[in-house]
Amino acid sequence: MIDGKKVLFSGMQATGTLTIGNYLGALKNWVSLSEEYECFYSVVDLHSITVRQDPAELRRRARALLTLYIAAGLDPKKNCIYYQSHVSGHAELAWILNCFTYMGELNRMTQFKDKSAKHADNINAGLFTYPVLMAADILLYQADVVPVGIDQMQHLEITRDIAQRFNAIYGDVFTIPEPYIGKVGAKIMSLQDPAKKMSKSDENPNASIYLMDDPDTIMRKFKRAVTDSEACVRYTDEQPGIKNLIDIYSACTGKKPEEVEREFDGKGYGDFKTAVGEAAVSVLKPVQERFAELEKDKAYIDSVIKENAEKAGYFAQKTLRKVQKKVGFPEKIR
Ligand code: ATP
Ligand code: LTN
Repeated sequence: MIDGKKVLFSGMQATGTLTIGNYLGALKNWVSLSEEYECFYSVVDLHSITVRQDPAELRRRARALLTLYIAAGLDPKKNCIYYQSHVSGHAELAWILNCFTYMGELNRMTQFKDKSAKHADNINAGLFTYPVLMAADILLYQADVVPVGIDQMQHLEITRDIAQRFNAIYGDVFTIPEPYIGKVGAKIMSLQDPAKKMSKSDENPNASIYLMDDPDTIMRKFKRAVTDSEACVRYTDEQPGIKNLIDIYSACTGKKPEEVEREFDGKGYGDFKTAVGEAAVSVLKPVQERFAELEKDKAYIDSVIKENAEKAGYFAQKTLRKVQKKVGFPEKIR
């Protein structure tokens, strides 16, 4: 608890341009939860280097991501929006938690398996212990709730296991976090292969709607989206392409899948895809406009970066000191 409010932590990697999947699955929920909780939203750049990055490009993307958090509606006066690399406590706690995590647990992580298959030439130890750093992010702020998409559930479970293991030895040190998965949009699929998650690192640009795509591009990508030959708009696993488009439409408009089925009863895929495209454009346009304005205000973004890193650092230190004491590190002499 901070000032009587429960704590929320979440983060995203600046590994590419955000997709509508990241927005509907995570960022949109962050905004809706931001009044209720004391929130920490991090640009997790330490995680990003588990995959080789171009330094200038990483810096540019990280700043764009931080700006996008604000453009999406998070008020940096009320929400702590900061770079993970500006708070050394993340790496320090991750080291300690590494010593409370088993190789066997990490071996089971599906994201590790997927990413090592994708980057077979660089299966580094950071990629393997990635979930421990994520656990450190969350536990450092004693977070009660962590809003993420479904793909991160396994990492949330290991975070809880590590926290419970630590608490069983040292007493009540960490709050055990709960995942928060949104009802709609928790897993948006690729527009080109609805069996695959929409991902910002997909090589095929037609597979994803990027947050910064212009209206024409958005409309064109939805028109090209892979569907089926059933020719009816139904929310069923047998029609994964259409189901995914219904999910996107529902998340953008707030309508339930049954309502969407009714709305497009007897209509063709062409009409439906146009409606999905228009709904996405109207959700993304205000975010894009705000982003363009914010990007110009360098001094403002710099002040957010500075002030929030200090705030995050303060809370991080509190937990870190407690943990260091518990494991037996000597007190600093001041
Ligand atoms: P990468 O391709 O680099 O692995 P990603 O697109 O999978 O990236 P992350 O940075 O791993 O995105 O995720 C940021 C947040 O967005 C997480 O909370 C994640 O659960 C959520 N998310 C990612 N992809 C989707 C998706 N397709 N549908 C819903 N939520 C998603
Ligand atoms: N692993 C997450 C990003 C992430 C995160 C976190 C999410 C890093 N640390 C802490 C929630 C809480 C991802 O790839 N989406």
